Amino acid sequence: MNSFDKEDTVKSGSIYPVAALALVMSAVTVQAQNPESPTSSGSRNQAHPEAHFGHGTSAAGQTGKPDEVTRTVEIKTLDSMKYEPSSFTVNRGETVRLVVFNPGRLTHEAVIGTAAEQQTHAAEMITNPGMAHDGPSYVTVEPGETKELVWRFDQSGQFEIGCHIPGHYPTGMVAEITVR
Ligand SMILES: [Cu+2]
Repeated sequence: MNSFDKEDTVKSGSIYPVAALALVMSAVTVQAQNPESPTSSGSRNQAHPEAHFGHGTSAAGQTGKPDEVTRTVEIKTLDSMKYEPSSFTVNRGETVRLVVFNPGRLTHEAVIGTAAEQQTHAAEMITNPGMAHDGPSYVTVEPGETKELVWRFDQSGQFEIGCHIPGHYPTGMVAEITVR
């Protein structure tokens, strides 16, 4: 996929392992800044202690059931580092089928989460470049590819879809989701 996949094949005697270790160490520091999401004030039993980013629950909602979909949102990943549409609104409690289409020539992602969770995902991408490309709240789409996420938005607020291919999110590759 990319050059990161080959990092463990560096030749002995090169200085690359030292540089790679330094990169990992700095990424761990970034990740440690935000270990918990303190936004949940309720006592719903879905907030079990081991729930964290990437495991199907989030401050932005949870994995939805396909037979409960009430709205389909089609979103394109553009090589101009934007999503189209760049924002959309859903009602709290809705289960949304997010259809992510990549019409361009670059690989992109779509990660559902709070702004804080976007940072967590970005840090995980650095510490674990070989992480799964698809999860309950995120997909990676290659050029020409379409993938779907089914997500239940059970909390009101402002959330994001972000792309964490290096350089994309900081360039503005984020779509705003309003749950009212
Ligand atoms: Cu992207």
